[in-house]
Amino acid sequence: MKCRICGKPAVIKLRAHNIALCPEHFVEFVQKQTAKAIKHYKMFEKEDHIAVAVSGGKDSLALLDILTELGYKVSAFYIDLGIKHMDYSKTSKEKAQAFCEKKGVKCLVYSLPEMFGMGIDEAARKSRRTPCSLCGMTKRYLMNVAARDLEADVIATGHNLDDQAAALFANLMRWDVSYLAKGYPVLPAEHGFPKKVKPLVFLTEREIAAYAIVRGIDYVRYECPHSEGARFLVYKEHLNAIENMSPGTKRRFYQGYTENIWRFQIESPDQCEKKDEEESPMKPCKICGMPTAAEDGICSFCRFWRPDEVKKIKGQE
Ligand code: Q46
Ligand code: ZN
Ligand code: ZN
Repeated sequence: MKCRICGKPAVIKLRAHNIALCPEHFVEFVQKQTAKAIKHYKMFEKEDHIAVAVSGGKDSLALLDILTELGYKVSAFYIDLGIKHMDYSKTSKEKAQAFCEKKGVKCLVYSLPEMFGMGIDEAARKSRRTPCSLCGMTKRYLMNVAARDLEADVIATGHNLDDQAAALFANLMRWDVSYLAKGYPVLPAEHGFPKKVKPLVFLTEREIAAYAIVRGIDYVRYECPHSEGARFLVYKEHLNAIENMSPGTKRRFYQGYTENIWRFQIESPDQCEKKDEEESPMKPCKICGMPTAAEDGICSFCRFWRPDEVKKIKGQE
Protein backbone atom coordinates (compact mmCIF):
# COMPACT_ATOMS: atom_id res chain seq x y z
CA MET A 1 0.00 0.00 0.00
CA LYS A 2 1.52 3.27 -1.13
CA CYS A 3 0.66 6.89 -0.39
CA ARG A 4 -1.51 8.28 -3.15
CA ILE A 5 0.32 11.61 -2.97
CA CYS A 6 4.04 10.80 -2.58
CA GLY A 7 4.33 7.04 -3.18
CA LYS A 8 5.97 6.34 0.22
CA PRO A 9 4.61 3.46 2.34
CA ALA A 10 1.08 4.26 3.51
CA VAL A 11 -0.08 3.87 7.15
CA ILE A 12 -3.79 4.07 6.56
CA LYS A 13 -6.32 3.33 3.87
CA LEU A 14 -9.33 5.64 3.75
CA ARG A 15 -11.97 3.78 1.79
CA ALA A 16 -14.51 6.60 2.05
CA HIS A 17 -12.05 8.83 0.18
CA ASN A 18 -10.58 6.01 -1.92
CA ILE A 19 -7.01 6.82 -0.88
CA ALA A 20 -4.10 5.46 1.16
CA LEU A 21 -1.74 7.91 2.84
CA CYS A 22 1.72 8.04 4.44
CA PRO A 23 2.01 9.55 7.95
CA GLU A 24 2.91 13.01 6.67
CA HIS A 25 0.05 13.22 4.18
CA PHE A 26 -2.42 11.62 6.58
CA VAL A 27 -1.69 14.37 9.14
CA GLU A 28 -2.21 16.93 6.39
CA PHE A 29 -5.48 15.22 5.41
CA VAL A 30 -6.86 15.31 8.99
CA GLN A 31 -5.95 18.95 9.45
CA LYS A 32 -7.50 19.86 6.08
CA GLN A 33 -10.74 18.02 6.90
CA THR A 34 -10.96 19.96 10.17
CA ALA A 35 -10.32 23.27 8.39
CA LYS A 36 -13.02 22.30 5.87
CA ALA A 37 -15.59 21.64 8.62
CA ILE A 38 -14.72 24.93 10.36
CA LYS A 39 -15.29 26.81 7.08
CA HIS A 40 -18.32 24.81 5.92
CA TYR A 41 -20.24 25.33 9.16
CA LYS A 42 -18.84 28.86 9.78
CA MET A 43 -17.54 27.80 13.19
CA PHE A 44 -15.01 30.57 13.79
CA GLU A 45 -12.50 32.92 12.16
CA LYS A 46 -8.73 33.21 12.41
CA GLU A 47 -8.92 36.14 14.86
CA ASP A 48 -11.27 34.33 17.29
CA HIS A 49 -10.06 32.95 20.61
CA ILE A 50 -11.09 29.32 21.00
CA ALA A 51 -11.48 27.51 24.33
CA VAL A 52 -10.99 23.75 23.83
CA ALA A 53 -12.65 21.43 26.35
CA VAL A 54 -9.94 18.83 27.00
CA SER A 55 -10.83 15.56 28.71
CA GLY A 56 -7.51 13.76 28.31
CA GLY A 57 -9.05 11.50 25.64
CA LYS A 58 -7.89 11.15 22.04
CA ASP A 59 -10.54 13.35 20.43
CA SER A 60 -10.11 16.48 22.53
CA LEU A 61 -6.30 16.27 22.54
CA ALA A 62 -6.24 15.69 18.77
CA LEU A 63 -8.53 18.71 18.39
CA LEU A 64 -6.18 20.86 20.46
CA ASP A 65 -3.25 19.65 18.35
CA ILE A 66 -5.01 20.30 15.03
CA LEU A 67 -6.24 23.78 15.97
CA THR A 68 -2.81 24.89 17.18
CA GLU A 69 -1.17 23.43 14.04
CA LEU A 70 -3.70 25.30 11.90
CA GLY A 71 -2.59 28.51 13.64
CA TYR A 72 -5.66 29.30 15.71
CA LYS A 73 -5.51 31.20 18.99
CA VAL A 74 -6.32 28.42 21.45
CA SER A 75 -6.69 28.00 25.23
CA ALA A 76 -7.91 24.92 27.05
CA PHE A 77 -9.81 23.94 30.15
CA TYR A 78 -10.18 20.66 32.01
CA ILE A 79 -13.07 19.71 34.30
CA ASP A 80 -11.95 17.39 37.10
CA LEU A 81 -15.01 15.32 37.98
CA GLY A 82 -13.22 13.55 40.85
CA ILE A 83 -13.91 10.06 39.46
CA LYS A 84 -11.77 7.68 41.47
CA HIS A 85 -12.51 4.42 39.64
CA MET A 86 -9.28 3.27 37.97
CA ASP A 87 -7.87 6.71 38.78
CA TYR A 88 -9.86 7.97 35.81
CA SER A 89 -9.92 11.67 36.70
CA LYS A 90 -6.36 11.74 38.03
CA THR A 91 -4.91 10.09 34.92
CA SER A 92 -6.97 12.08 32.44
CA LYS A 93 -6.06 15.35 34.16
CA GLU A 94 -2.36 14.48 34.00
CA LYS A 95 -2.56 13.60 30.30
CA ALA A 96 -4.55 16.74 29.48
CA GLN A 97 -2.21 19.03 31.39
CA ALA A 98 0.94 17.40 30.03
CA PHE A 99 -0.27 17.75 26.45
CA CYS A 100 -1.29 21.39 26.91
CA GLU A 101 2.11 22.11 28.36
CA LYS A 102 3.80 20.38 25.43
CA LYS A 103 1.80 22.53 23.01
CA GLY A 104 2.37 25.71 25.03
CA VAL A 105 -1.37 26.15 25.58
CA LYS A 106 -2.81 27.64 28.77
CA CYS A 107 -5.09 25.17 30.57
CA LEU A 108 -7.51 26.12 33.35
CA VAL A 109 -8.63 23.34 35.69
CA TYR A 110 -12.03 23.29 37.40
CA SER A 111 -11.95 20.64 40.08
CA LEU A 112 -15.19 19.54 41.75
CA PRO A 113 -13.39 17.92 44.74
CA GLU A 114 -11.42 21.13 45.28
CA MET A 115 -14.38 23.46 44.86
CA PHE A 116 -17.05 21.44 46.65
CA GLY A 117 -15.23 18.72 48.57
CA MET A 118 -16.65 15.86 46.50
CA GLY A 119 -16.65 14.39 43.04
CA ILE A 120 -19.51 13.49 40.73
CA ASP A 121 -19.97 9.94 42.10
CA GLU A 122 -20.38 10.99 45.70
CA ALA A 123 -22.63 13.91 44.77
CA ALA A 124 -24.79 11.62 42.62
CA ARG A 125 -25.05 9.05 45.41
CA LYS A 126 -26.05 11.67 47.97
CA SER A 127 -28.66 13.23 45.72
CA ARG A 128 -29.84 9.95 44.20
CA ARG A 129 -29.31 11.26 40.71
CA THR A 130 -27.55 9.39 37.94
CA PRO A 131 -23.89 10.46 37.60
CA CYS A 132 -24.39 11.36 33.92
CA SER A 133 -27.37 13.67 34.39
CA LEU A 134 -25.59 15.51 37.18
CA CYS A 135 -22.36 15.53 35.21
CA GLY A 136 -24.07 16.89 32.07
CA MET A 137 -25.53 19.86 33.96
CA THR A 138 -22.25 20.47 35.81
CA LYS A 139 -20.09 20.33 32.68
CA ARG A 140 -22.41 22.61 30.69
CA TYR A 141 -22.20 25.20 33.45
CA LEU A 142 -18.43 24.96 33.96
CA MET A 143 -17.85 25.18 30.20
CA ASN A 144 -19.61 28.54 30.16
CA VAL A 145 -17.61 29.64 33.20
CA ALA A 146 -14.37 28.56 31.48
CA ALA A 147 -15.22 30.54 28.33
CA ARG A 148 -15.93 33.56 30.50
CA ASP A 149 -12.71 33.17 32.54
CA LEU A 150 -10.62 32.65 29.41
CA GLU A 151 -12.42 35.50 27.61
CA ALA A 152 -12.90 33.10 24.70
CA ASP A 153 -15.22 33.72 21.74
CA VAL A 154 -16.16 30.09 21.24
CA ILE A 155 -16.00 26.70 22.96
CA ALA A 156 -14.80 23.73 20.88
CA THR A 157 -15.39 20.10 21.85
CA GLY A 158 -13.93 16.90 20.38
CA HIS A 159 -17.13 15.19 19.16
CA ASN A 160 -16.34 13.24 15.99
CA LEU A 161 -18.37 11.99 13.03
CA ASP A 162 -19.12 8.65 14.72
CA ASP A 163 -20.51 10.43 17.80
CA GLN A 164 -22.70 12.74 15.74
CA ALA A 165 -23.93 10.07 13.34
CA ALA A 166 -24.73 7.64 16.19
CA ALA A 167 -26.67 10.32 18.09
CA LEU A 168 -28.56 11.16 14.90
CA PHE A 169 -29.32 7.48 14.30
CA ALA A 170 -30.57 7.03 17.89
CA ASN A 171 -32.70 10.17 17.75
CA LEU A 172 -34.21 9.12 14.44
CA MET A 173 -35.05 5.67 15.77
CA ARG A 174 -36.99 7.33 18.58
CA TRP A 175 -38.26 10.19 16.40
CA ASP A 176 -37.05 12.51 19.10
CA VAL A 177 -37.80 15.70 17.18
CA SER A 178 -36.60 18.07 19.90
CA TYR A 179 -33.12 16.47 19.77
CA LEU A 180 -33.23 16.20 15.98
CA ALA A 181 -33.62 19.98 15.92
CA LYS A 182 -30.41 20.41 17.90
CA GLY A 183 -27.83 18.14 16.22
CA TYR A 184 -26.05 20.86 14.23
CA PRO A 185 -22.30 21.05 14.95
CA VAL A 186 -22.63 24.75 15.80
CA LEU A 187 -24.69 26.14 18.63
CA PRO A 188 -24.88 29.94 18.31
CA ALA A 189 -24.14 32.29 21.20
CA GLU A 190 -27.40 32.87 23.02
CA HIS A 191 -28.72 34.41 26.25
CA GLY A 192 -25.21 35.39 27.32
CA PHE A 193 -23.79 31.90 26.68
CA PRO A 194 -20.92 31.49 24.21
CA LYS A 195 -21.01 29.77 20.82
CA LYS A 196 -20.21 26.03 20.90
CA VAL A 197 -18.71 24.10 17.99
CA LYS A 198 -17.59 20.58 17.01
CA PRO A 199 -14.77 20.91 14.46
CA LEU A 200 -14.07 17.14 14.15
CA VAL A 201 -17.45 16.30 12.58
CA PHE A 202 -15.89 15.33 9.24
CA LEU A 203 -13.52 12.80 10.87
CA THR A 204 -14.26 9.28 12.06
CA GLU A 205 -13.17 7.78 15.37
CA ARG A 206 -10.72 5.53 13.49
CA GLU A 207 -9.15 8.51 11.69
CA ILE A 208 -8.75 10.46 14.93
CA ALA A 209 -7.27 7.48 16.77
CA ALA A 210 -4.78 7.00 13.92
CA TYR A 211 -3.97 10.73 13.95
CA ALA A 212 -3.30 10.64 17.71
CA ILE A 213 -0.92 7.71 17.25
CA VAL A 214 0.92 9.22 14.27
CA ARG A 215 1.29 12.53 16.14
CA GLY A 216 2.50 10.77 19.31
CA ILE A 217 -0.32 12.15 21.46
CA ASP A 218 -0.42 10.49 24.88
CA TYR A 219 -4.09 10.13 25.86
CA VAL A 220 -6.18 8.10 28.34
CA ARG A 221 -7.00 4.82 26.66
CA TYR A 222 -10.13 4.03 28.64
CA GLU A 223 -13.38 5.92 28.88
CA CYS A 224 -15.20 7.30 31.89
CA PRO A 225 -16.62 4.35 33.87
CA HIS A 226 -20.11 5.81 33.38
CA SER A 227 -19.46 6.26 29.69
CA GLU A 228 -22.40 7.15 27.53
CA GLY A 229 -20.44 5.43 24.76
CA ALA A 230 -22.18 2.18 25.62
CA ARG A 231 -25.56 3.77 25.01
CA PHE A 232 -24.59 4.57 21.44
CA LEU A 233 -22.36 1.55 20.90
CA VAL A 234 -24.99 -0.49 19.15
CA TYR A 235 -25.74 2.40 16.77
CA LYS A 236 -22.03 2.91 16.13
CA GLU A 237 -21.63 -0.78 15.31
CA HIS A 238 -24.55 -0.76 12.89
CA LEU A 239 -23.28 2.37 11.20
CA ASN A 240 -19.82 0.80 10.88
CA ALA A 241 -21.34 -2.27 9.25
CA ILE A 242 -23.11 -0.07 6.69
CA GLU A 243 -19.93 2.00 6.22
CA ASN A 244 -17.99 -1.19 5.46
CA MET A 245 -20.44 -2.13 2.74
CA SER A 246 -20.69 1.37 1.36
CA PRO A 247 -17.78 3.64 2.35
CA GLY A 248 -18.70 7.29 2.87
CA THR A 249 -22.25 6.57 4.08
CA LYS A 250 -21.62 7.87 7.60
CA ARG A 251 -20.47 11.22 6.31
CA ARG A 252 -23.32 11.53 3.80
CA PHE A 253 -25.81 10.57 6.53
CA TYR A 254 -24.66 13.27 8.93
CA GLN A 255 -23.83 15.99 6.43
CA GLY A 256 -27.15 15.48 4.64
CA TYR A 257 -28.91 15.83 7.97
CA THR A 258 -27.17 19.15 8.72
CA GLU A 259 -28.42 20.43 5.34
CA ASN A 260 -31.96 19.33 6.21
CA ILE A 261 -32.01 20.18 9.92
CA TRP A 262 -34.32 23.14 9.31
CA ARG A 263 -37.06 20.61 8.61
CA PHE A 264 -36.90 19.59 12.28
CA GLN A 265 -36.75 23.16 13.50
CA ILE A 266 -40.16 24.20 12.21
CA GLU A 267 -42.44 24.30 15.21
CA SER A 268 -45.92 22.84 15.16
CA PRO A 269 -48.68 25.22 16.38
CA ASP A 270 -49.00 23.45 19.75
CA GLN A 271 -45.21 23.63 20.27
CA CYS A 272 -45.35 27.41 19.65
CA GLU A 273 -48.12 27.81 22.19
CA LYS A 274 -46.24 25.76 24.75
CA LYS A 275 -43.10 27.79 24.12
CA ASP A 276 -44.92 31.09 24.66
CA GLU A 277 -46.21 29.83 27.98
CA GLU A 278 -42.90 28.35 29.07
CA GLU A 279 -40.43 30.97 27.96
CA SER A 280 -39.29 33.02 30.92
CA PRO A 281 -36.67 35.73 30.43
CA MET A 282 -33.02 35.05 31.29
CA LYS A 283 -31.58 36.91 34.25
CA PRO A 284 -28.29 36.71 36.17
CA CYS A 285 -28.22 34.02 38.88
CA LYS A 286 -28.51 35.61 42.34
CA ILE A 287 -25.52 33.58 43.51
CA CYS A 288 -23.05 33.24 40.65
CA GLY A 289 -24.23 35.82 38.12
CA MET A 290 -24.43 33.36 35.20
CA PRO A 291 -27.60 33.65 33.08
CA THR A 292 -30.55 31.54 34.22
CA ALA A 293 -34.22 31.21 33.34
CA ALA A 294 -35.16 29.82 36.78
CA GLU A 295 -38.10 31.67 38.25
CA ASP A 296 -36.47 32.14 41.65
CA GLY A 297 -33.31 33.47 39.95
CA ILE A 298 -31.01 30.67 41.15
CA CYS A 299 -29.32 28.59 38.46
CA SER A 300 -29.46 24.80 38.59
CA PHE A 301 -25.70 24.55 39.24
CA CYS A 302 -25.87 26.76 42.34
CA ARG A 303 -29.05 25.07 43.47
CA PHE A 304 -27.20 21.76 43.51
CA TRP A 305 -23.61 22.63 44.40
CA ARG A 306 -24.10 25.64 46.66
CA PRO A 307 -26.98 24.67 48.99
CA ASP A 308 -25.74 26.80 51.89
CA GLU A 309 -25.76 29.93 49.76
CA VAL A 310 -29.20 29.04 48.44
CA LYS A 311 -30.46 28.77 52.03
CA LYS A 312 -28.90 32.13 52.88
CA ILE A 313 -30.55 33.86 49.92
CA LYS A 314 -33.91 32.23 50.62
CA GLY A 315 -33.66 33.29 54.29
CA GLN A 316 -33.16 36.90 53.24
CA GLU A 317 -36.19 36.92 50.97
S1 Q46 B 1 -21.52 12.36 31.41
FE1 Q46 B 1 -21.38 10.39 32.37
FE2 Q46 B 1 -19.72 11.39 30.52
FE3 Q46 B 1 -19.86 12.55 32.89
S2 Q46 B 1 -20.19 10.80 34.21
FE4 Q46 B 1 -18.70 10.15 32.66
S3 Q46 B 1 -19.96 9.25 31.07
S4 Q46 B 1 -18.03 12.05 31.80
S5 Q46 B 1 -19.53 12.04 28.44
ZN1 ZN C 1 2.68 10.73 1.30
ZN1 ZN D 1 -25.65 30.24 39.83
